[in-house]
Amino acid sequence: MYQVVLVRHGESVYNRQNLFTGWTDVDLTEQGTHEAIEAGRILKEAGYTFDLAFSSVLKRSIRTLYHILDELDHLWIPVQKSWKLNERHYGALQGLSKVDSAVEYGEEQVHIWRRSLTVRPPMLDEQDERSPRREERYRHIKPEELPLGESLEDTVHRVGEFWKQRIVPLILKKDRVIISAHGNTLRALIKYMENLDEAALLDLNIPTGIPLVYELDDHIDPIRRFYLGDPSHVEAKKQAVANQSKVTE
Ligand code: DG2
Repeated sequence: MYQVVLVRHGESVYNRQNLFTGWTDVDLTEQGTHEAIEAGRILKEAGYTFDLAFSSVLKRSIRTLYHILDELDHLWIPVQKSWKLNERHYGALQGLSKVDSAVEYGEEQVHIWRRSLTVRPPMLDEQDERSPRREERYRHIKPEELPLGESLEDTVHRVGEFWKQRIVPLILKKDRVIISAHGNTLRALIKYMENLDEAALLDLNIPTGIPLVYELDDHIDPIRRFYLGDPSHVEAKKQAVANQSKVTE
């Protein structure tokens, strides 16, 4: 049997403020840092060790991984950072409040933007200062490859390809891998691995800072997935993510 551990970064500054984040490079809050340390502690207590780690190129994912590896005394293992693991690009919604958007456009529309498979957010203009095509860190990527807004399906393509080409061969070599990424990158990966339908995806919310373990068969197809940690705490954190765009909250 093979295994991989996935973790969404700890709470970010934008998560705390209920803002659409996407590729905005915001840091962890103090609570987010504690969540990341706690994730490392839980992994250590459960006896997990890793040979190799992946993160996006966004600091909330990088710092979360750092804290986890630090807790495990594994800061020495190789870490591969890739923009292919960046959060789903939330287009022109980035920086807007989820609650204010729900007041303006309706909760249903915001739920569709957040959770549908195929609907894209309003796209960013290429000249917009938030455009990744203007950012130094992506200068080696062909501009047309860099998104200005993505549906979850778009994210499934880029993450699924990265998973298949860059991560699966390592897992097959018996490397023990941990991936620190984002709410929608992980939803995209779960969709890819489990071939979930859209209905199942609507209710799939990933809590911050809780390790999700996948057991995989010889074809790297999932046998089962489970969160490490107290189930009622995990449920409460999933619910908090779901409620981020509720006007009544
Ligand atoms: C959140 C996810 O991404 O938001 O982009 O706003 O995981 O990087 O904090 P993350 C964002 P929702 O899709 O849950 O609204």
